[in-house]
This record gives sequence, C-alpha cells and structure tokens, in this order.
Amino acid sequence: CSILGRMGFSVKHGPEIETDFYNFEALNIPADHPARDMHDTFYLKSKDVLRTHTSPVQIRSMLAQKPPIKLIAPGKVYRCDADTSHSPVFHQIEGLYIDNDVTFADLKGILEYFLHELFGSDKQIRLRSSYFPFTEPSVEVDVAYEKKGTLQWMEIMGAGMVQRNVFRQVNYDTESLSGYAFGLGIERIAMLLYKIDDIRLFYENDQRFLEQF
Ligand code: 2U9
Repeated sequence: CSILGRMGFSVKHGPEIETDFYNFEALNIPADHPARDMHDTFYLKSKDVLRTHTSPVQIRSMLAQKPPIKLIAPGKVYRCDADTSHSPVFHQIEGLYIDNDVTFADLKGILEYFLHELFGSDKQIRLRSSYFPFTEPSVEVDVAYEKKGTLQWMEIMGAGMVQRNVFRQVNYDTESLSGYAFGLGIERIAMLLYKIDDIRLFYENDQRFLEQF
C-alpha cells in the first residue's frame, strides 16, 4: 500500500458481504460463466456472497465517482478452499486506474516500477498472456529469481486492461475511457519472500512463528 500510495493510488474499502451484482455480474462474470467455478464461492441464505475478490470495491467506486479513478482496494476475501497454500480467508490488493488514453504501456510501466520497489531493481519482470473475465487483454506477471545457478520465474500477480463489458455495466463511455487493473494475493507473496510453506501459519497465532518477523 505504501509503494502504490507514493505512485498516486488512494486506498478504498468496501463490504465483505456482497451482492451477486458487485462480486460477479458487473465484472463480466454472468451466472452461467465457467469462471464462477474458479471462485469457490461461500453463499449466504440471502443469496449474497462473501466477496471472492476485492473487485466489488472498484465497481462501487466507479458508480460513486467520475474518472479519473486511481485506487487500490486491500482487504480480506473468501474462497471455499483449504490446504497448505489456500486459506478460506486470505488478503488481496487490487488496483484500478481509469482515465482517457490509459494504455497497456502505462500498465507495464507501473507493474515494473512497483515490483522493482517490492523485490529490488535488479529483478527481471516477465508478462505472460492469460485470461480473466474482467480484463482484456490479460496477463500474469512473473519475477525472476535464481535457483541453483539457473533462472526461474515465480508468478506474482495478474493484470490487464479493463474489459469493455465492465465499463458498460457501470454506464461508462467505452470510446473515450480506458483503464488497467491488477491484483495480487498478499499471503502468497509473503510466503515467497520469507520462504513459508504453509499458509495456515499466518492465522494460528503461534508466538514462535510470529516473532521471527
Ligand atoms: C475492475 C476491473 C478489473 C482485477 C484483477 C487480477 C487481474 C488477478 C488474482 C491475483 C492473485 C487474484 O489473489 S489472487 O488469486 N487477481 O490476477 N485481478 S486483474 O481486475 C479488475 C478489478 C476491478 C472494475
């Protein structure tokens, strides 16, 4: 948050219980979309959901204010999945920038700057083509590291240009506006940085684990 804050992103928060519209529909994930399966959603009796990402915060901001919009949404998200690398509650930071003439080159520039601040300016960055319903084109972002003298890549975050259907859902003009978005899982990055092999250690409050940091 402090790195992105210095880059002009302001922090926004939103509810952890969300409606289907804010969590899925507005993000170009309709009811029959296969991407719904990827989210392992916790449903409430009311048909509301525990948010599966912080993206609904960006939708709420887009409806509440006019562009330019430059924000990050950090917070808890929920997915019905549990093993050494998945927790039913974990933390994400997502970013959104919308203005006239925002390009993929702008996205590449801020990703590189952000990751160099986070991991060190000597680290090589790679963008790989990917798919998310809410961005097009979409990429996954890798950071290089060395393992036994050979170059390896670790997947750090996802990103892309905001899908035009997302603009349509919030009545934004798709001709004049464009934007980029990105997302990352905080525990995943902490696990990579500090070589932690079990995500559950973060939540067990074992003093011996926590005191190391
Ligand atoms: C709006 C439009 C687009 C947010 C994005 C990602 C790519 C992404 C994952 C990282 C690891 C989730 O925690 S994780 O499993 N996220 O790769 N998120 S683009 O895109 C948005 C958000 C809001 C209105």
